[in-house]
Amino acid sequence: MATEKILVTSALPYANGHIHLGHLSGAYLPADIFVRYHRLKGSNILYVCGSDEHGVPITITADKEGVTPKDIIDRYHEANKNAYEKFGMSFDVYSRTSLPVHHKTAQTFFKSYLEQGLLVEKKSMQFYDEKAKMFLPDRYVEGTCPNCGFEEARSDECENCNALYDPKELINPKSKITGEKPVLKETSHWYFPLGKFQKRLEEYIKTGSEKYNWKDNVLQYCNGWFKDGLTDRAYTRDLDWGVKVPLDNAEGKVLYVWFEAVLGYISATKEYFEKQGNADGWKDFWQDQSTRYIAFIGKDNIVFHTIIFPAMLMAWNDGNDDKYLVPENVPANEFLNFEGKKFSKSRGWGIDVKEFLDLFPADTLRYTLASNLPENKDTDFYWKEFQAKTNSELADILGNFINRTFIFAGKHFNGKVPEAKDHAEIDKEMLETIASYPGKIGALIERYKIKDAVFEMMNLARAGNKYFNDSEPWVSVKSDKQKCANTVNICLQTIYTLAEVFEPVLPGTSKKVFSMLDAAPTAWDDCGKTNLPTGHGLNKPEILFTKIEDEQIDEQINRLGVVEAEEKYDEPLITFEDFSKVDLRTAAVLEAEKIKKSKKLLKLKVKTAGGVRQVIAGIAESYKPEELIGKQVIIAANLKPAKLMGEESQGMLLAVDDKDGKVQVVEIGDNVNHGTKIR
Ligand code: B3M
Ligand code: ZN
Repeated sequence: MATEKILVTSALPYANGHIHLGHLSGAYLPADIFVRYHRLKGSNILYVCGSDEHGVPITITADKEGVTPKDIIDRYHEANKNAYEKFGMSFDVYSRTSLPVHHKTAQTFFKSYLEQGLLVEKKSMQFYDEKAKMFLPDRYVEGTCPNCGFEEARSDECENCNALYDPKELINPKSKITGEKPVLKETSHWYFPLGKFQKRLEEYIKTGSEKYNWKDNVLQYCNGWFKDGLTDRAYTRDLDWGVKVPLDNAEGKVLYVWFEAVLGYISATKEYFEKQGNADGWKDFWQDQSTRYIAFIGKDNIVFHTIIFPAMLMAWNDGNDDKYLVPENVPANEFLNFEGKKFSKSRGWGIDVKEFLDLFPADTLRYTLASNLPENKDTDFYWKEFQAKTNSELADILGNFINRTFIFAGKHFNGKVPEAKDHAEIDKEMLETIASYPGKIGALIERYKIKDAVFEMMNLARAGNKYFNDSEPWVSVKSDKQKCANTVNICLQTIYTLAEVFEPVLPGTSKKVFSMLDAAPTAWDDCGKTNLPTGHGLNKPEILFTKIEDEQIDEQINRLGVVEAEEKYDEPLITFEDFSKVDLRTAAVLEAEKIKKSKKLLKLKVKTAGGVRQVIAGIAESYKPEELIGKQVIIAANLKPAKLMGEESQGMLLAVDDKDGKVQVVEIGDNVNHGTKIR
């Protein structure tokens, strides 16, 4: 069979927060397993992902924190990239939609549609904040729902009763930016005529589902959309942050995030090949009709990948000579919940990937998630189940089988693969069993039945344990050494096969087992055959999985739902102006001495840029005078002079109480000049 060329994408997560286990189960782990399997199969496969860095959620987070959107995306792009890496995701590229290559790609698509006369320009009334001088995206407006009276309703949609209404009807609208009442102001936007593509999309999904077995959940969503009828969709937004609309008369307008984010897959591929020094290489994957393209996503992204993205590609293909592929399949998963409830950062429910991997190895998490993927319905992550999967399956079945075989081979066969001959019936059966697994597992992965595939992987380890037990090598080692050699040989062949078939799910563990076997993976289709030659030397075994104690799990369960209260200040608050009245400056301590008759006070001479002054500080119980000399401290420099024990103090020294109740002066490093203002 010719090598298959496959392009795989996973949804681009918003660089707006840390990824959690739910993300992994939806669009990432299944894709990674699929990709790793295909690499072993020898397919020419490219796996593309990256951060989605535009959209209102990002600007809202930035506003909340008082930083720029760029600060937010830089922070979370890095954090998520690292978390994925630690989890063992094997992206070929993890790109970002803020890169110039992406902006250019997205603008080129928009321009092509405009040139084809496809986009419709329409006027509409949109909330406008006169104080902030900007149009307000839906999520920036809050008011009372005209239907149910819910007070935190969005401008055109109520989260409480799901009513959709005209923004005009929202009661008491308020801008989330200034708190002012926004006005309705006319704006104009370009719309993409989705309806024009409905027939072709229906055809596309029908053939796809027949030919490639699309998942039922995905088809149901699509049919729902088709039944309602596809309508025009606004392609642009009044916003600063995003891909600018590439026209002269479009100041303050960007492309709607979804109309560019999906193109991020293409931009990411371009970035990858550019770095390889093969700038046109991306076309091999996106524009060669023999490539298979699979888009892995979670269920909330279905319409964008089965309807909007294909429609955009069809629209491009209509007006251009170079033709893009549409996804062959979009195997969307349902959601993973956490201990029976939705993940919620604010309610302290769930765990970030990074936090998790600081506590437990990646492969244990990969295994638990993979055995319980929400392929057909929502599933849950339970801590107890994680413990059970790790202890009773990974450690007791897989780890134990490998370990006991290695120990036995080490002890009785010098750590070498013994020669097998004159197989008994039980041996022949086991050899057939081993040979049957790679094909069986591969077929399941190819049909996106990853959960079932993982079950079969562990079944091979179960079969190995059973074979070991039934063969009783600890008996035959004394009575029939050849029989014993046959058993050990076949167990080692089983381990070799296990190392390979488990690689897509347990890459870290597989690597260790291959190194214990001192062997490399074969092509997937060859594994399951007796591949380890007689006399092949083995390396020392290592423990593959450590069991998880009850206390470790209880600790995590007890942490659930515990939310650190948001810090609240009591009135009255001061303004920034009030704060800037205090002139805080760095100062070097030149002299220090005790004040007679005072237990607490020290007399200091400190130097700011302006000169030397005397400051009296209540720190004598915590510092000897000589300890202070040479330190750089902070003083309130414009405090009215005051007399303490008859001595004038021209300023105040900043200090805090430490944990033991002693006073500590606040110190500044010497890389700062004396007299520098603190701001
Ligand atoms: N960023 C939504 C999400 O993170 C969105 C996916 C984009 S895929 C092109 O769930
Ligand atoms: Zn309502």
